[in-house]
Amino acid sequence: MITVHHLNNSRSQRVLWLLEELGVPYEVKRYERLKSLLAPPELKRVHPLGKSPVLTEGELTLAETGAIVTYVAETHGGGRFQPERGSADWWRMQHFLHHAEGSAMPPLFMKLVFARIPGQAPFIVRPVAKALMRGVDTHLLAPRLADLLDYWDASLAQTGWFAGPEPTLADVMMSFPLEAAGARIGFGHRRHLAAFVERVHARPAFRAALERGGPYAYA
Ligand SMILES: N[C@@H](CCC(=O)N[C@@H](CS)C(=O)NCC(=O)O)C(=O)O
Repeated sequence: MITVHHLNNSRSQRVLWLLEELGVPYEVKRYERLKSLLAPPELKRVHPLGKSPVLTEGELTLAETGAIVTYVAETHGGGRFQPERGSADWWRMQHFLHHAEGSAMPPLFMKLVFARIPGQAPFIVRPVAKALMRGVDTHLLAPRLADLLDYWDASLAQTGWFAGPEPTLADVMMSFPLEAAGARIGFGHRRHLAAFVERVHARPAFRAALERGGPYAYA
């Protein structure tokens, strides 16, 4: 039996969504974020990095969402949620499987961290910290994030999904960056992004995953 070690309000929600889509039985072991928003130390007993998600099944302990969703689809999916192997859509899916955590999440994470820095700084230097962070945001993050949002919007324009006419692992992986971007910066004029998030959230499997995972601020 698969166990998903799941942290509230986290990327881990994607794994539950995929398992619900595929109708694979699983158990959820829930962990609550600390006040600092970090994961509780118990997660380090499951995997040395102490992050979520982690999947365990039999002898296997697997971290990294991309590896986990690939494992689930390969071993329990019977070909579902993947385009034909080797096709152009399959390679597009591979691209987004890596892009989600490798290129999309880092600037979104930086955005979150930098926004919090002034509030953590000693009162006396807070205005300086605020001005510094505003500079970083304007010159470093905002242009990169705008490029990413434009790229995603264009990628969704044809079918509404990231890799072909049907939802795939690419959409599972990209759902979290899009939810996080919507919450942290907004989509502006890019209408395919909001439509994607709405389409994902309306799926019965996504609703079922929310019930299993508990509080999730992004849906
Ligand atoms: N690239 C990893 C990222 C894992 C990760 O950073 N997970 C976050 C949840 S959104 C976490 O566990 N944060 C708590 C912490 O860093 O202590 C993946 O996709 O699995």
